[in-house]
Amino acid sequence: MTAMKDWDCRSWCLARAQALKPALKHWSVRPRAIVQPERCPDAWQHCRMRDVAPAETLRDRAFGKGESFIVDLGESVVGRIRLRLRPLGWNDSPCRLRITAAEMPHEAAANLETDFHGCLSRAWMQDETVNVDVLPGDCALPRRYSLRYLKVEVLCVAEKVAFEDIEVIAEAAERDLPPAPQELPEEWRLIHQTALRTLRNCMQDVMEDGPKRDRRLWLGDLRLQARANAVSFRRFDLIERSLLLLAAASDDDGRVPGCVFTEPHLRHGNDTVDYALLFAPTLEDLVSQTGDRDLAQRLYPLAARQHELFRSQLNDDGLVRHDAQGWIFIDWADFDRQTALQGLAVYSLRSLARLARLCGLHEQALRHQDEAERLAAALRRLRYAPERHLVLSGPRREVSWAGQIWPILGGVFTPDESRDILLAVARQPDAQRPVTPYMQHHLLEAYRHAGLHRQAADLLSAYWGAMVRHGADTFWEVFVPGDDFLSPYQDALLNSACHAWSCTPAAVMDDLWRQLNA
Ligand code: RAM
Repeated sequence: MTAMKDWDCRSWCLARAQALKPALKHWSVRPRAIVQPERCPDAWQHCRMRDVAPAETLRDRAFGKGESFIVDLGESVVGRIRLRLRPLGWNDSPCRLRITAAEMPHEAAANLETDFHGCLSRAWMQDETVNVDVLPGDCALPRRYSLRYLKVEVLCVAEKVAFEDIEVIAEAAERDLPPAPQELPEEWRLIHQTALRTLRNCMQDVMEDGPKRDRRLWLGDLRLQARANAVSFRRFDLIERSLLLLAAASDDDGRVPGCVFTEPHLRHGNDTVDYALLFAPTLEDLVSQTGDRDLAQRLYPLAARQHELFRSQLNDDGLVRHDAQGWIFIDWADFDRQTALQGLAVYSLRSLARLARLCGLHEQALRHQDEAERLAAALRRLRYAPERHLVLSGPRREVSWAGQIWPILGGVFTPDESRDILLAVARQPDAQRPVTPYMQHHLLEAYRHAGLHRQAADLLSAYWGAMVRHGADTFWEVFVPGDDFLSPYQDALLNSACHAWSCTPAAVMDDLWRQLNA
């Protein structure tokens, strides 16, 4: 029999995660208005919704073959759809409908049969063809959708049909959004609530990344969700359950997956080098919020194991190798990842050292601390150009924003140096900029670390604020102002418009506002 490894607490994690399964809350949401998409160049994705009539007028309208309508729920929710149909005139056949749940106006307006050209499955699109056999009758779709808009097309019907009632039974672990802090200005309050609605809609059986896509638990997203949760819903049970599921799905080497599938049973998903290193900081955040030392002690060895596995990615100088193996996510863009990953590894080691100290493991804490300093020193010595105030990544000495941001967050530079670096990279037009709210969050944190509070506030308004101005009531997976159809999946229809990793303004705004006004 092989000895049990010290990091292996998978069955304990799974049992505890199962015990923490949340009871979901349900509530009814009815449409606000009948709307019509309008194609216009100044709207985001060239499409906006215009009100046509109040939703109550729908039940008096007759729809025949080929006719359709779209309703706006007034709020983005996650839930199940029910329709009540009434026949008008002679009725001797089933009624066939195409129903499309959409997060964005552009999605509701699209013809999914002809317009879709994404590289992920077309089945992510939330459209169904259903037959209602008996009229009058109800049609309750069995699946869960993430939606703001609902499009109904009558494909076939004997004569005409009316829609008596439309209801979405919304579901999530929480229902009501905690209010925005009173002192925040109006624009920031809107951003705050949009962030919390994003988080709320992702709070399902586990912390999902996006309730439309991938409907999955990802470690990188979880870490940011946990931060916004700590200052709002405070559902630490759901954070703990999610972290435990990731731990329980580690492979036989102790590698924590980047994501897990939880149905029909727990499975290890993609391996993501950077996310695995974020296991320690996510655990540290949780334990510092709940004071649960027992959890820290149980999971510390697994957090440390991620660094044992990571060491093979370093060269003799202690620098991430150019040919580092595996999927290093960092952001959805093409740039050299060496220094971003190096900075992230230092960030993680510092967190691991604090965790070890918390667990009373002082010798280990010192070792992690030493390793952090060694990696930080290697980065400074071999990749920092002090005269240019820039960190240069990879064999071609590339400059990217992520390559500056992660070393700053790793504490490789003093706040003054960090300030110079962030101002210098802004003068580099060719440096790859952040593409996702995930990376923008890290930029926001880097500004704060460098004491650039004004820049952080401007970013909040220019980035998350811009999504609100474009009509968002949940924040998006991908957003680059001016690049409306950008998608990592070759079609913006596949982008998720309610995405966990974009909910972090709620975690920082209160503090940031105080710092600005100090
Ligand atoms: C996509 C999703 C997810 C993210 C991974 C890396 O599949 O956007 O949220 O964490 O990429």
